[in-house]
Amino acid sequence: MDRYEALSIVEPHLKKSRFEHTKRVVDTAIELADFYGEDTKKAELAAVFHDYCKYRDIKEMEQWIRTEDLPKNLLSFHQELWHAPVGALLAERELGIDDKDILGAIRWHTTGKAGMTKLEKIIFLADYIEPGRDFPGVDRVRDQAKINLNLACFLASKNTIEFLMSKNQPVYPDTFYAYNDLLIQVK
Ligand code: DGI
Ligand code: FE
Ligand code: FE
Ligand code: FE
Repeated sequence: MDRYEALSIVEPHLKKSRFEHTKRVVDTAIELADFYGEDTKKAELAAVFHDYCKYRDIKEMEQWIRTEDLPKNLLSFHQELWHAPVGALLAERELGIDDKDILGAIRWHTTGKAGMTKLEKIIFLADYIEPGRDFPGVDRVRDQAKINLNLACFLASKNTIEFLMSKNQPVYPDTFYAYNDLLIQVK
């Protein structure tokens, strides 16, 4: 599947602004893959589909989490987290994407996790630094993205946790596990 075919499959599932975000994540992910010696085709497809389920009906996602082999504790955390694991499940079921590396990158793009693969880190980071993002501290992460993949991911993870804690939001365990694991990798 080439990029344009993949984008035409995902487009009807997204709002216009989310589709524009997706295209920027694709460009960013390919740049990172090229720079860090990862498979650019896998990065391209993982980026195209990373937000595939962003606008799925909440009740439908809840059903998938209840009935499929997905962590049940997702149900007691924010719904914003659900589109990543459900997206990986349905990219496989509905779109026939069977590459486990790509599915992993979709699955973990929001929280991260301990022991992310290089492709998973690239999609996690590309989603955070794509040029349309304006998070506090994102420019420092962008600078590091061209130098040290682990340090850039660590900073993205730390910023996200700081942001969530500043809003008294719950932090999903894998989000903390990603932070701790990346911290060890950058020490
Ligand atoms: O889907 P996108 O908006 O492109 O980006 P994303 O999938 O990275 O989702 C970002 C949102 O997810 C952002 O508002 C922060 C939130 N998030 C990430 N980790 C956690 C989290 N929210 C909660 N409640 N807990 C987390 O651990
Ligand atoms: Fe997302
Ligand atoms: Fe993200
Ligand atoms: Fe995204």
